[in-house]
Order: sequence, then C-alpha cells, then structure tokens
Amino acid sequence: MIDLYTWTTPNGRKVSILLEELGIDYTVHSIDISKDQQFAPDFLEIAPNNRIPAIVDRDTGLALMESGAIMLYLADKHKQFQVEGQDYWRMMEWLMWQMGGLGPMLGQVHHFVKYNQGKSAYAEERYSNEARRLYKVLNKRLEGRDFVAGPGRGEYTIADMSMWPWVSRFDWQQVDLSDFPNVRDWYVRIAERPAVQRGYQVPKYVTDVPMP
Ligand SMILES: N[C@@H](CCC(=O)N[C@@H](CS)C(=O)NCC(=O)O)C(=O)O
Repeated sequence: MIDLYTWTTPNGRKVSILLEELGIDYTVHSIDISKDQQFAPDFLEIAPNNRIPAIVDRDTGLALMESGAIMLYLADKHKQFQVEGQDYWRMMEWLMWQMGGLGPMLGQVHHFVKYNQGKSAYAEERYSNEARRLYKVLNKRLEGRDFVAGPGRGEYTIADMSMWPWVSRFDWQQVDLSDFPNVRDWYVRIAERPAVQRGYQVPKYVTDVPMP
C-alpha cells in the first residue's frame, strides 16, 4: 500500500497518474499548498524539501520525495512503464529532461504569464521563448513516434507520464498545440487513457482534462 501526499498540480498528477496506471491500492493525503500545509512538521518528516508529491511505501517503510525518484521507484518495484537496455537510458534521458527543463521552465511561465502578467516583460519573454523551444524539441523527438522512449514507435513509460501533466496546462502557457502537431497527437493519445483521466482528478476535481 502506498500513501500519496499530493495536490492538484502537474508534479502531483505525475504520480497519481502512474499509480492509476499501475492499478495498485493507494491512500491519498491532500497537502493544500495554497494553505502552506507543505510546511507542517509531520509532512516535513516525509518531504524535507516541503514540496509535493511524496510517498510512503507502507510495505517497506520507505518515504520518498521528488516526483522523478518516486516514478523510478514505482516503475522499478512493479516492473512496468519502463523499457530495458539502452532504451532504459533513453527513457531516463527524457525523464531528466523533464525534471530539469520542461517542468521548471513551464512552472516559470505559469508564474509570469498566467499569474503575474505585466510584472516583468523580460521574464514573460524569456520563459515563453524557452517554453516554445522545449515544445519544439519534444515535437522533434515525437516525429514518427508515439512515445518518447522505447523501440520502434516507442512505448508508454514514466518519461511520458512525467511530461504530460505539464503539457496539459498548454492554455496557461498560451501555447497552441497545433503549432506542435506531434506533441498534440501524443498529448491526446495519453489524455484518452482511462487511468490518466482518473489520475488527473487526484486529490480532487478541478477541471476536466483539457483537450486541444
Ligand atoms: N522537483 C520537485 C518539484 C516539486 C514541486 O515544485 N512541487 C510544487 C507543486 S507542483 C510544490 O509543492 N510547491 C509548494 C511550494 O512552492 O511551497 C518534484 O518534481 O517533485
């Protein structure tokens, strides 16, 4: 049994989507980051960086923070949604690309373009340009592929699951997915999965899954 500590954000949804895809039992604990619940001492015991998501694996007692580490742990434990050999490292490469690039940069777009528009033209331009550059890179990777890693046209892995919730906020980013047709097709392919539809609504319903 997994305890999932999460909120209605892209980093949280990565893990709830994976847990739904795995079809395993888990208990959801809401950490409302708008009410500073991420700073509660009992949560800090599990997640010392005061950010969601975090998990506790009750089978082993292991507590983990950082969505990338959590996804790697769960995929390895259940031997699913990962690929093997050299493809494993390609999957890791794109997972790390998301952790260090796509997620943090789109997060800045949300701050400066959605929530604080007009405060800094420099930041709006910088992060919007960077977002478009990253979308272009992903679009190129998905040329002739269904998923970012794996043999042939690729297999659905945790690398895709890590990126998808960030792309789901394309309207916040003022990104028109028709400018990136391979990303749009990939996004819709994943959005239509029942587990993704369920995982998106954890820990509570906010909106339907956005469709381009
Ligand atoms: N690198 C971390 C980032 C986690 C993160 O930034 N979480 C945000 C929500 S998406 C958060 O908890 N923010 C709380 C805060 O800023 O205090 C991960 O991938 O898990």
